[in-house]
Amino acid sequence: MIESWRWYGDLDNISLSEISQTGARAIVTALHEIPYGEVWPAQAIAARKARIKAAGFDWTVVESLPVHEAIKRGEGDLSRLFANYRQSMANLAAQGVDTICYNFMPLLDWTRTDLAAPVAGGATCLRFDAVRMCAFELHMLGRQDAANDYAQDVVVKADAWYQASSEEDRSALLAAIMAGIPGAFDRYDIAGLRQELLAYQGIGRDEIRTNFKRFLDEVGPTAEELGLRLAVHPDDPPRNILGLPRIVSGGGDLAWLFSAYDSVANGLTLCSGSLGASAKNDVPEIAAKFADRIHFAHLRNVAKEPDGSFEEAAHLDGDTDMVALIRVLLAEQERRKRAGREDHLIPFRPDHGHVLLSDHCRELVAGYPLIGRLRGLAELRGVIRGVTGA
Ligand code: CS2
Ligand code: MN
Repeated sequence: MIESWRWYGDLDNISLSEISQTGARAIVTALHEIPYGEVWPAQAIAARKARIKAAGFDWTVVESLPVHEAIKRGEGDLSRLFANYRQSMANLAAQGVDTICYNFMPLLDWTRTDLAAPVAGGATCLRFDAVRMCAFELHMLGRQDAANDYAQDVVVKADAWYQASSEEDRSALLAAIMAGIPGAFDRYDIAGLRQELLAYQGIGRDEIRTNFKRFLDEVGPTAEELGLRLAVHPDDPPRNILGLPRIVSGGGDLAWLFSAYDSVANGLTLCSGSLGASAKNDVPEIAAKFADRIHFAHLRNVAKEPDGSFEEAAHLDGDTDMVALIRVLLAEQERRKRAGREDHLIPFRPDHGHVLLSDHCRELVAGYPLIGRLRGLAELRGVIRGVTGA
C-alpha cells in the first residue's frame, strides 16, 4: 500500500519537510484556493506537482475535486459546470494525477459537534454527539422536522442542553458543524444555512440519485479516456444530515452506484471511519464486496454509542477490525498484481488523528494534526508489515 499524507498546501502550517519525517511517500492534496465549479488551471496543477516532487513526494491522488452544489441539486443549465469538471480532470491527468476523490454529500462534508472532545491523558478527538446535533437542529436552526430523526430521549436531552448552554457553547457548536467543509469556502452562519437548506426543498433521495447518475454519465467517459479513476468518498456520518438525503452511506448504496455507471473508473474511496459510524456497516465485508472498485483508502476508526453518537478512536481501536480490513486491501492488491496491473498498490492515508502532545501548541486544520496522524500512520504501517510478513 502507498503511505500517503493529506496536505492542504498554503493553507496548511505543516510543512512538506515535516511530512517527510513521517515516512509517507505520497501527498494527497487539492487546489483548495479555487472556488467550487471553476477550472483548475493546468499551470497551477503543474506548479503544485513540481513543488511536491521537489520535496521528494509523488502526487497522484487529488482530494477533492469538488462537485458544485448546483450539480448535486440538478439545478439549471449545468453544461458549463460539467465542462469545467472535465477540463480539470484533463489538466490533472496531464500531470499524472490519476485518482480523483470527491463526494456527493449535499451541502455539508464531514459533520461533528465537538472538535476537541477529551481523550484520556489530555489528548482530544472529534466527536459527533446526537444530543448536540439535535439541539442544533431544533433550537438553533429551527428545523422542527428534526424531532422525527432522533429518539425521544435524545430530544429531551437536547432541550436540556440548549436551555443550559451559553452563547459561547452555541457558537462553538456551529463552528464545529461547519468545520468539515474543506478549503476556504462556503461556511455558513445560521441564516446562510437556512437559506441553503431552502434550495434543497423538494429534493429527496431519488432526485439526488438521478443527479449523481447524471454527473457520472457526464464525467465518466472522460475519466475512462484519460485513464483516471473517480473515487467517491462515503457520507460522513452515513445518515441524513439536516434532513438532507445522503446516498453513499452503505453497501446497498454502493451497489446502486456501481451499477448506475458500470465501469472501473467509477470507484470508491474506502473511508473506514465514515462507513464505520453506522452500526449497519461491516466495513471489512463492504471492502471485500467492492474491492475491485477501491482506488484509495482512508483508514481510521470510530467508537459508536447506542444513541447514534460516536467519537473518533485511535486508528487500531474502535469498532472496526482494522487488521481484518487491511487484510482485505492487501488481498485485493495481490489480485491486481496477479492480473498484471503495474499500479496494483492502493494508496491510503491516516484519515484524521487525535490531537496529541505538541499538536496542542500549533494551529491545525480540524482533524489533521501532525503527531496524531503520525501515530495513526505508524500503527497502520505496523499492521501492514505484520500482515505481509515483510
Ligand atoms: C475527509 C473528507 O476530512 C475528512 O473527513 O475524509 O473531508 C473528504 O476529503 C471529502 O469528503 C472528499 O470529498
Ligand atoms: Mn475519509
